[in-house]
Amino acid sequence: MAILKILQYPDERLHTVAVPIPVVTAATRKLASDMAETMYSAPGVGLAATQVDVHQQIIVMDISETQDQLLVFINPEIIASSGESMCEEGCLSVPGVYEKIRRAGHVTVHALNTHGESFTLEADGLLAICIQHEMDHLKGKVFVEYLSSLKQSRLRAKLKKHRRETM
Ligand code: K1U
Ligand code: ZN
Repeated sequence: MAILKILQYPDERLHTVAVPIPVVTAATRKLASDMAETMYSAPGVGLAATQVDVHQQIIVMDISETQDQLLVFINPEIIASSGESMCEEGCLSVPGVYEKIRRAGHVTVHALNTHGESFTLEADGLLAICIQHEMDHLKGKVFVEYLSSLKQSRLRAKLKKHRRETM
């Protein structure tokens, strides 16, 4: 296994749209396993391949306290969504920034697992939020892009200053 480098906002590569994985192979399983190790060591509760500069549709997630309930979604699709939730989100690509984002409260997601088998999962609470956040990454969207343009430009200035000071 390996710990991968996580791209940091506003890296342009975070805006790349991921392509579907045509066949689940040993290389896909190795990527899922490296992504899981990267997510656990960060630590985080989710990670999209986009964040490690791999532009394929794969997400890993584990919202359990015990870090033993890994979920892997390959080619995920939200097939139904309902309700509304306003929850504080964080992102390993935007460290130190937490903002409330409005999303669907309940989603039904269809995906492939690491054996290439299809499954459907119904989610609400943090799991539903995390699925939507990670699927946005696969579409090239970072959660801060839901904020007003004033908040986004202040955030970019703050991150630039922080990087200058820590370089
Ligand atoms: O996409 C990412 O960068 C992962 C992100 C997922 C997420 C969390 C909360 C709301 C929406 C999406 C994170 O994991 S941020 C870090 C975090 O939430 C966390 C870190 C340590 C312990 C528990 C949670
Ligand atoms: Zn994120």
